[in-house]
Amino acid sequence: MLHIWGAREAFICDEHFSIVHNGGIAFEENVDKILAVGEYDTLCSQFPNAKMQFFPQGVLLPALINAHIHFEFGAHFAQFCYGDFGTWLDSLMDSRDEVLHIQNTYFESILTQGINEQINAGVGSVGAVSSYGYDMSALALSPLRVVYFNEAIGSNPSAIDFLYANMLERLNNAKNLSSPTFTPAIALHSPYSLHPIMAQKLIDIAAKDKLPLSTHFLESAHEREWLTQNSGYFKTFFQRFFHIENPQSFYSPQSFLDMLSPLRDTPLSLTHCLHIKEEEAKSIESLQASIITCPRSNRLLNNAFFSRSHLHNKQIPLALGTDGKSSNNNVNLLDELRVSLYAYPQEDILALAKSLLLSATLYGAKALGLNNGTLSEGKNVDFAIFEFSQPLFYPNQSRPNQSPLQFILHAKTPSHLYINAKAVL
Ligand code: MCF
Ligand code: FE
Repeated sequence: MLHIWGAREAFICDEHFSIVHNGGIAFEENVDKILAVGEYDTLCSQFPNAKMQFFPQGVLLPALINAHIHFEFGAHFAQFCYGDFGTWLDSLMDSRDEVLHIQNTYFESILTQGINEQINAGVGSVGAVSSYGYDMSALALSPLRVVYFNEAIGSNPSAIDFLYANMLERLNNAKNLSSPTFTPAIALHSPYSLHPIMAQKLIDIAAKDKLPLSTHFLESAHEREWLTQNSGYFKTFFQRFFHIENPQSFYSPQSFLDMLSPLRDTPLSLTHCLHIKEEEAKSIESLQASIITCPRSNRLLNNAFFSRSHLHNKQIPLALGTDGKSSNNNVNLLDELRVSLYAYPQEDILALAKSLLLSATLYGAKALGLNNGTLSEGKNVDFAIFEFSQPLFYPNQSRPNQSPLQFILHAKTPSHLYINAKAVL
């Protein structure tokens, strides 16, 4: 059965943020490939036998992409301390068990809540960072399109063999679950927490198997101080928690980025990057990597928002994520968009709104290596319809079309969501 779905405004989410007034898309039910995109009326005459639906006060856009989320930390409420990364990490080390090791059925319900929070915000795809693999089967069975980043962590040489074996086991389990909506991938936790021997082996696997790879990078001032001067919070962190007398950083910011160079042709993303400088931005650009920003997490843990000037006028794609509930009050990407809008008061608000919506669609797809995030022929059938009580824009008035801005302000939950050519809402 052919379908045509249309709305008063279709946000195509291409590089130019094209909007088709009375636009639509055509696709075959359960065939995960958009057949055509254009004006709704034209599509209807092109495919006269299709089932047609039009939303006169709606917006049609690609299903949103939450490029960085930790579902496993979904039970966190208020145990961790905010305001400084070191204080947060200390509190996480202290209270991690009470957040993670909860009764099985409660943990399952936490995962379901996290998944539903995505769907109810119009999110179709996620970059899910998993520290333990506890969320693997729930995500594989969910309607979401998931890039599943098995996270590697561990700096103590004597524990590396065990941690690496555990990582490979999780990665293999994820590979066995591979499907059009579940892509196995690798996360290197961060330069301060991962031994280079393990990092190098995993980079080789990602390059060979063409797996997406993601890493937290230069999130805090403490991390920059540690990587550049071997001092500060992380020095005492390794002394306190690992009893290393004179700990040394494994990398400089540059040597960590250099290690990623075999990944130029695979989807590569660096999350946070609050403390990168111009030279790191240049290297990230030449790696053809994406940056993922998680604004509310950054405010809570590091008192800062990402500097958009590092994007070199969009030469580096910027994707958007909520991070986990370990550093956020919820994992709603629409709320993340709203906060982002207020985080950059020096930018033109309409241009910013368009750019943020591209971060939540087109650039999220780039960061995760997905074939969606934009409405165009051949892309996956992942789209959302949001309906509003009034139109967001009247084209006959001589005002600029601010519907992208109005959308961010007012969008609550989609009335329809398709993922993988299947109705989810
Ligand atoms: O992105 C935030 C802050 N930066 C680092 N890690 C995490 C974040 N949210 C959750 N985490 C997890 C991480 O995956 O916390 C643990 C890891 O399991 C930190 S252990 C140093
Ligand atoms: Fe994170």
